[in-house]
Amino acid sequence: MYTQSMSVPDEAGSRVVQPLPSTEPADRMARFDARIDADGRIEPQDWMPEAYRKTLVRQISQHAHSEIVGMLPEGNWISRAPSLKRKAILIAKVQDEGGHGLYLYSAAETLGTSRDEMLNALHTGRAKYSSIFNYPTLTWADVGVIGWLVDGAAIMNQVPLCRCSYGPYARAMVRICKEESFHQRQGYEALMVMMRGTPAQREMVQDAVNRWWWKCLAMFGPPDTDSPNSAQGMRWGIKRVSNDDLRQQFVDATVPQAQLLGVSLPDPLLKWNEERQHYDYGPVDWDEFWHTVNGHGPYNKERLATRVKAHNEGAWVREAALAHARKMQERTLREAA
Ligand code: FAQ
Repeated sequence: MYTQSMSVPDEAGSRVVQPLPSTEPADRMARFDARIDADGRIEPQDWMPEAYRKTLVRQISQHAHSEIVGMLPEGNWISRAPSLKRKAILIAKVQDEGGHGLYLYSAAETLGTSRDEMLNALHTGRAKYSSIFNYPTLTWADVGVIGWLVDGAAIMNQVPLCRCSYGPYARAMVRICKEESFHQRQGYEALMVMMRGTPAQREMVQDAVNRWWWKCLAMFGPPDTDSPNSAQGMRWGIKRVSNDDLRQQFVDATVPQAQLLGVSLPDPLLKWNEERQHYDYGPVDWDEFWHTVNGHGPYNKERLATRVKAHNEGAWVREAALAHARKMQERTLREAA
C-alpha cells in the first residue's frame, strides 16, 4: 500500500504569476509578497490583503463543508455494515470526517468569518462542497471504494496543502492527512477481502469502481485552462500543485493499486505513455461535473436537506452548551468579585 509522500517537488512551487493590481497599502503589500516569495507563513494576526483572506475563506469553508457533507454517503451504511469490526471502523472514519470539518471551520474562523455565516451559506445553497458527495452509495463495496479512491484523491490533493502559506490551514491539513491515510488503507483492505470472496462480491467491487472512477478524477477540479482560481492560488502559495498535475499523480498512483486488487479501471484510453512517463487517460465529462456542482447532481437535494435537518435538530445542543458557558462565566466572575 502507499501513503502519499509529504514532500512536494520544487517545480510544483513555481509560482510565476503576475501580481494582481491592488489598492492595498504598497508597503504592507510588499512585505506580504516578500514573505510569500520566501515561502514564509502568514498567521491570523498578520496583515494580509483582503483578496487573500477572501480566497482562503472560500477554499477552507468549502473544504469544511465537503468534510461534513462527506459524512453522509458512508454514514448511510453504518447500520448495515457486514460485521461488528467493519461497523466500528466505519463509525471511526465517519467521526474523523466530522472532526476534519471542525478543524477546518476553526481555521476559517481565524480569518474573521463566523461558523454561523459559513453554515448559513451551505444550508442556503450559496456555498459549494465537493461534487463527489452528490452520488449514492448503492452497495457495501461503495464504502470500500470511497475509502480507496475518494480518500486517495483527497490525500493527493491535501498533502501539498500541508505547505499552504496560511498557518492554521496548513497545520490542520497535517493532522487531516494522517487520518485520511488510515481511511484510504481501510477502504483498500475491505476491498481486498471482497476480492478474495465470491464472484458476486468481486462483481460488486468492479461495479462500484466503474461508478466512482470518473467522479474521482473530476474531484480535482476543472482542467488548468478552465480553473479561474488556480493562478492566484498558486501565486499566494495556497495551492502548490495544479488540478491537472494532481489528477495525473492520482492516476499514476492508482493504476498499480487497481492491478494488485484485480479490478479494471473503466477507461479504454488508459495506457502507459513511455515518453511522458505517465499514464494517458480519457476525457472527464466536465458537463456532468458542472451540472452536479451547480446543484443538479443525483443527490444534491437530499444531501443538503439531511444537513439542514441535522443542524435544526441539534439546535437544543448548541443552546444548552451556550447556557452552560454563560453560567460558568457568571460563576467565575462572582468568585473573582
Ligand atoms: N466540487 O478555479 P478552481 C474529502 C469549484 S475533502 C465542487 O480550480 P480552486 C475528504 C471551485 O470551488 C474533498 N466544486 O478552484 C473526505 C471553484 O468555484 P468557486 C474536498 C469544485 O479553489 C473523503 C470552481 O469550481 N477537498 O474528500 C470542485 O482553485 C471521504 C473553479 O475551480 C477540498 O476542498 C469539486 N470537486 O480549486 C470526506 C480540498 N472542484 O469557489 C468524506 C481543498 C472545483 O470559484 C469522505 N480545496 N470546484 O465558486 C482545493 O484544493 C481547491 O479548492 C480545489 C478547487 C482543487 C477543490
